[in-house]
Amino acid sequence: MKSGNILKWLLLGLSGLVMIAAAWFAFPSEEPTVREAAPHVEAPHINHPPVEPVVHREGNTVHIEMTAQRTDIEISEGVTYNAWTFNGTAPGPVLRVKQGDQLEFTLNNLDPDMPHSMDFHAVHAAPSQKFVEVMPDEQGTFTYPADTPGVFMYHCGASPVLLHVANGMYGMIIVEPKDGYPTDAEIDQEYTIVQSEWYAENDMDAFQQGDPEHVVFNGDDHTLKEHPILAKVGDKVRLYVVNAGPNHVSSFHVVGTTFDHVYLDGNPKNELYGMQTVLLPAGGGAVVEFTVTEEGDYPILTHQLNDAYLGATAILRVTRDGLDNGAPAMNH
Ligand SMILES: [Cu+2]
Repeated sequence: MKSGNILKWLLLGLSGLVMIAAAWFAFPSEEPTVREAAPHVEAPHINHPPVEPVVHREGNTVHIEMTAQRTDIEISEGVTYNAWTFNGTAPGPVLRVKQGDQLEFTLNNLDPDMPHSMDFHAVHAAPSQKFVEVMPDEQGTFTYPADTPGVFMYHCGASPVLLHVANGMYGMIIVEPKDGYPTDAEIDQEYTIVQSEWYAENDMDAFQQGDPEHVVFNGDDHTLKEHPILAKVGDKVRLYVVNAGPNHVSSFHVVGTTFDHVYLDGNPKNELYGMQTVLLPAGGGAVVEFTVTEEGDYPILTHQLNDAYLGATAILRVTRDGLDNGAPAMNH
């Protein structure tokens, strides 16, 4: 036999062995075991306690440091929602700056699972540069001017934004007009109200259906009924209002008065008079001012009455001395 033939037979033999070995590994002789399902790993329940935002001013630069965090909050009597929040409340803290300020904003993302971001409706900035996602356990700092006076929504803009807003990541920022409002001197009391919807917890289908379980003022459906906001007879009351949605409009109304002045989106130039109801789009706001002439309870609500029924009602209590008389609040 020639040496070339020997080599050929050797190679054939070797390749045969390789095929047998491959078959052995592909079809092991032992009985095949049924693959066990991967154990179901529950995402750890995260409940970071609320923390105050850090806000300090240097000239016309305002440094604002906030957190993105998950916190249990009560949205209705006995109903707890593991919310995605700014600083552990929903709505997040009310921020207040002045027209012309430069914001230097830092977001500390305490959420170990999820990127979050900050979209201030009050500023001019390229979203792809300044409203970008901050990764879990990381921090991001962004600067932008707040040149437009008014009352604005802020919210997480991480994708999908519906998920982040419906889970609780929104709040109000007031940009005080450089020269104030023409009516500043008349105001006796002022309060802030953020309307929003709560759906089945963390349920994207429910968020998309837009059929909420609760519609609330300042995060829950009962606090502003059990602890009414207060004024005294003859007071002029100013409300800063934002509708955070995410899906419904608000037909903002106060029973028993008319709005002397309305500044749409809180801009002193957007002045309306004698309004009964102010339409607030999702992601919009207004400053409304009105006078209370008699003692009693004045319901504040969205005149989308199905939403008022689901919780979006507050009570303004008007007394002689402006103090709470402790009476049970009017039902509405
Ligand atoms: Cu977020």
